[in-house]
Amino acid sequence: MLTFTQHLNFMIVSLISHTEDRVTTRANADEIESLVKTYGGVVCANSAQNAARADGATYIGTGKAYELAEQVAAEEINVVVINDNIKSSQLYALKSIFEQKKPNIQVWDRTDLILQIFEKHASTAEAKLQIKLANVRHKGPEARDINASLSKQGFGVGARGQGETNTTLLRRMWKEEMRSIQKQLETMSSNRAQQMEHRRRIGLPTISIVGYTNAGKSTLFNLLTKKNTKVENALFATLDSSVGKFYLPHMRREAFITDTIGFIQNLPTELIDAFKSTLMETVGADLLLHVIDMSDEQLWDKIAVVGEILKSLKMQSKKKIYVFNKIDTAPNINMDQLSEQFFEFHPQFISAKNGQSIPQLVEAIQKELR
Ligand SMILES: Nc1nc2c(ncn2[C@@H]2O[C@H](COP(=O)(O)OP(=O)(O)OP(=O)(O)O)[C@@H](O)[C@H]2O)c(=O)[nH]1
Ligand SMILES: [Mg+2]
Repeated sequence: MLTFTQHLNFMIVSLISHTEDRVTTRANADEIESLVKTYGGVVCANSAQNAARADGATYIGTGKAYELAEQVAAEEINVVVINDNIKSSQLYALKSIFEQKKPNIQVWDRTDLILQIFEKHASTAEAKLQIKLANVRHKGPEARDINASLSKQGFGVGARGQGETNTTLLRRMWKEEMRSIQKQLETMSSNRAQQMEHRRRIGLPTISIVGYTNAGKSTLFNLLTKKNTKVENALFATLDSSVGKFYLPHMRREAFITDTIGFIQNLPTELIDAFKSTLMETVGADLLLHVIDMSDEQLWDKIAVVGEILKSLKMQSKKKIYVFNKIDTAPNINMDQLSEQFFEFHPQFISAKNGQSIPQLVEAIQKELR
């Protein structure tokens, strides 16, 4: 069992396809390192190998796995993270090889790492349940805790002659567990729907802040609403959605504004599904503020990732303003080029940290809402 009091050593394992350009490779490496740091781990070792395709059984190939097992033991690694979303059979195969040299080693894929971070950050009952659902989904019917509960009930998994029955049973229990969590979530989301309906009746417009994780969404939310939601230089500091109000002087009225969970590339589908009710606030909005960290070298890719996720939530045709944030850290960026390129999204350039150009942003919001 891992605890946070101990110092956790991580090894990151990546396969790099020959079609991938260097900038992308480095950005992917930086992102997984940020995820490990967000979790509270220390990256002690990195293994990146070029490969045309992943090995079906062990992802990295059996020879490489044995080689890494030596390193895992020598460098006292606690967790090996595969920088990809891989099959659970591949994870188990790797774990059993590493265990030969280092018992108690944990082997996670990228989804596991994100789920672990979510688990650590979740504070409300709803976020906790959503993560539980994502976890059950991700682990699948073969999940170990279900295995354990089955054997407690006298169904030894893998017992001779029981194979077929057990598989069926596992699937049924898995489905039942998911259904029960979903039911609890539905109750919570119907409360949320009622609150949304209440806000709609008040007749104030609703604006939703969306964007890649760590772009500065909560900082902007706090600035506009004078609230104090958690801001952190970490991925997925926000997991729930918060609602606040701010004043639109020209319209002489207030507007609701919501802050929510940030997006990330290759967001595991089990997570999108789990967070649908949190994202419901966003789906009902009159206007989206897509916050972009303009100091980020990968901003183009990240804009595209957010666009794709909005599309999967059927929100691609909502009114949008692109809010290029952190202008204080990007003095050399070509704003004319960005303005021209994203003309249709009424780009604004602000600093949510020092308040630069916030009146202009509020003006742009009013113009869109009118
Ligand atoms: N320099 C600078 N830093 C900023 C600005 N806005 C936000 N930050 C910093 O960026 C980091 C992330 O800010 P958050 O507001 O937590 O970002 P977020 O988009 O809500 O992140 P998640 O909730 O984790 O997805 C924090 O360290 C902020 O202090 C800005 O305008 N300039
Ligand atoms: Mg946030």
